[in-house]
Amino acid sequence: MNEQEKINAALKAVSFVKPGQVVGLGTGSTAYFAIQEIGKMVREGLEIRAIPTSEATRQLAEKWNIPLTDINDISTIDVTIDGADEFNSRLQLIKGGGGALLREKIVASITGTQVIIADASKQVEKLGAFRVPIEVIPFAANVVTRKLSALNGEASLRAKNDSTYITDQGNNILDVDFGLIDDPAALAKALDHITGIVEHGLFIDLADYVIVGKGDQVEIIA
Ligand code: ABF
Repeated sequence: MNEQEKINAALKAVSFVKPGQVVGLGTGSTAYFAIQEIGKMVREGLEIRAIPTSEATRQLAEKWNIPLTDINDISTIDVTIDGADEFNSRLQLIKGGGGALLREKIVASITGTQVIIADASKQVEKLGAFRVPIEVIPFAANVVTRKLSALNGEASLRAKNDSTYITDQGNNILDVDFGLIDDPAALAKALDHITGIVEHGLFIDLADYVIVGKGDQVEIIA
């Protein structure tokens, strides 16, 4: 994980943001640098409306005076800049390490141009070294855990400071080890059919670009 690579990717990504747009703001330490830069652009006169993908991001946007709007008041988002935990050559992603996957996927699903930013360590041949985060309602945590084992997924309930991690929606996260995933799209479809799963962190056909920092270079993968 290289902070300068994250910063370089973030600075490249904000060039996608144009005056008058509705902009999705991602979550995580890479998205942090993009939000900080957008705050600077707003101070210099850029007029946008933003939708945060988490309460943590909402607080950053408020700190940097980025005007926010309610996702229920708009129908589409022009551009979203967000991070990822892993990405492959087909721009399939694992997201949710930061616990924000549900709002991130909702925002991505109505975004015209989804720009993912990452340092070089996130680029993988095959997804799966990073466990797949899956948001479940607490009522279903054990039911879903048992169903995931039928898919050879070994689920652990995410904890934070010795207590169960709770998402912005009040749900739990299962971090699931499927091993290296040969067909992420097929696994995503199987997860979509498991009752009790609110959403999973496999993002398939949702990213338009991945901007990856590599040393002092930046690569745009489309
Ligand atoms: C967020 O960015 C999460 O989905 C993902 O887990 C995280 C990556 O975090 P970081 O940029 O801090 O590596 O979108």
